[in-house]
Amino acid sequence: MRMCFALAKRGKGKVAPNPLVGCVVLDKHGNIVSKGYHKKYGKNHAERDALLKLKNNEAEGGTIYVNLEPCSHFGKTPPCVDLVIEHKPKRVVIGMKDVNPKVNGIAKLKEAKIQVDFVLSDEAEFLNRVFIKNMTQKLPYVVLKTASTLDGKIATSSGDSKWITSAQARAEVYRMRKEFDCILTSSNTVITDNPTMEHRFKCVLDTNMRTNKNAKIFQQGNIYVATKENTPVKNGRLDIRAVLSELYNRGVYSVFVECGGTLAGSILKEGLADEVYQFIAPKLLNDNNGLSCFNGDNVSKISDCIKLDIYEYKKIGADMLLKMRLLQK
Ligand code: AOF
Ligand code: ZN
Repeated sequence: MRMCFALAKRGKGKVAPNPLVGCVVLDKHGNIVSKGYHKKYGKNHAERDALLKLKNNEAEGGTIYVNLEPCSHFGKTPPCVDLVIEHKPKRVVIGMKDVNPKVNGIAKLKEAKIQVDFVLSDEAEFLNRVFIKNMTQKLPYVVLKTASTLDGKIATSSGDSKWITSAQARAEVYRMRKEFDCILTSSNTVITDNPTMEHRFKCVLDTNMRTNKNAKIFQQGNIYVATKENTPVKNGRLDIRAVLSELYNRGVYSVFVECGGTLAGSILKEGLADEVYQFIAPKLLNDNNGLSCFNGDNVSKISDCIKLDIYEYKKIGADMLLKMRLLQK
């Protein structure tokens, strides 16, 4: 299964909105006879890629490993489960059930008297967390990025913020952006920092159209400006869920949010963030009047904290990067 995960990852950046899927075929003696993966959106699924490479039917009586339930619908390609059944394996080992309601491959395998087992389901779901969010909520996967001092500050009270993290950490942010379909920011960030945010697609939340059209962010790439004219307003602020839904309908499956504490706080408060990437500089501002990276609400109880799970951490230059998933409340 871990081999399936590694194969699946080769499709990163090329298969969205489809899932990352890898497949490994073993013959009846347990020898690996073929491997495959989903290479590109609209192209063969992993099982088809692997099974079509077999010369004779080496899979007969063997085992097929695939990190997602084989599909049973006619999409851009015919159902994988039919091809799997034709190959007469004894057993199919699956990472996770497909959350696509059109898919019911497991029932078909069982009807064909093929043994079905699950392994490493948590890891399989983690690998396809973007696909799961897209398919089940029809919203893009949202990662909030912030860079703060050790005491969680992103600027002094006078607004000075350059630079909190090292040049290496900032270079890492440039690399990260490429993994997302869209960068989202606020009019506040555009007005105070005038960032370029080079990317193929960007979105600026600008309720009252305060940004200057000459701002650097407007000079390059496609940009969607959400304002009170094109977006529903809730309590005087843009309805962020509505903006994300609009982005999803425009083919944006993942969003990287780079903004100040107000927007980051609202996104967290409304439960719209899936992950936080936090760069932490080994610096202490030691001033409670400094601006905080998350500025959501008045919270009186520690038990009301938003809880996260750190799944990756590394030192970049002088700084730390923590990658975390939001835990369900
Ligand atoms: C698999 N193996 O490698 C993939 C699966 O439009 P299509 O034909 O590409 O179908 C897309 C759906 O098929 C997708 O939403 C997901 O449910 C499944 N993708 N399934 O068994 C694969 N890529
Ligand atoms: Zn398929």
